[in-house]
Amino acid sequence: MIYINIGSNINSIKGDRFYNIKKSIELIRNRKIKILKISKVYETPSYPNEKDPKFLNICVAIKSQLSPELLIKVFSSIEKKLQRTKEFKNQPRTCDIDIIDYRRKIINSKKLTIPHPRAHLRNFVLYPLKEISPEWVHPIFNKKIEFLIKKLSFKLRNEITRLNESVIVV
Ligand code: PH2
Ligand code: MG
Ligand code: MG
Repeated sequence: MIYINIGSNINSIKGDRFYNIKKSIELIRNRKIKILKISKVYETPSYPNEKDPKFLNICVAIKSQLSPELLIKVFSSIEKKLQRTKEFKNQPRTCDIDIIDYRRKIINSKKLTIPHPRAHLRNFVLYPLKEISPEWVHPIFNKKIEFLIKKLSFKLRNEITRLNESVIVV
């Protein structure tokens, strides 16, 4: 199983944060990547710059024969289609697609670090992942997701909202 996280904290010219996430799922599907599960949408303050617009994040379980390197290329082209610009670190973005876990592989190359190095510290990664994969275990720390969530600060555990709107694309 491959788990990815999609985030958006600003409108694109085509639509709002919801639209951007829906559109990115549609574009992922068009690239013949099988979508297996989609979490609900979670809203969190932007990390670490809380003054930036709030993020919507979801976790998606996918199946693909593509290597992590190729997947990253596909995702970055989708980010570009949604007018993502990269000028400075943590710049607000229309669409960000990160690989959280690629079949429990551990990769540390120049271009790629998998699992995502800070995944275990982020509420916006852990909560949606737990929703679709409650048995998930961190490939490096060998800790259950429940344990990782309990380790988050009180603040991080309380400033996340699961929204009722879902982004199931038909
Ligand atoms: N992504 C970041 C930096 N900060 N904060 C939230 N809440 N959600 C994100 O997806 C996010 C972030 C870098 O990609
Ligand atoms: Mg990111
Ligand atoms: Mg990214």
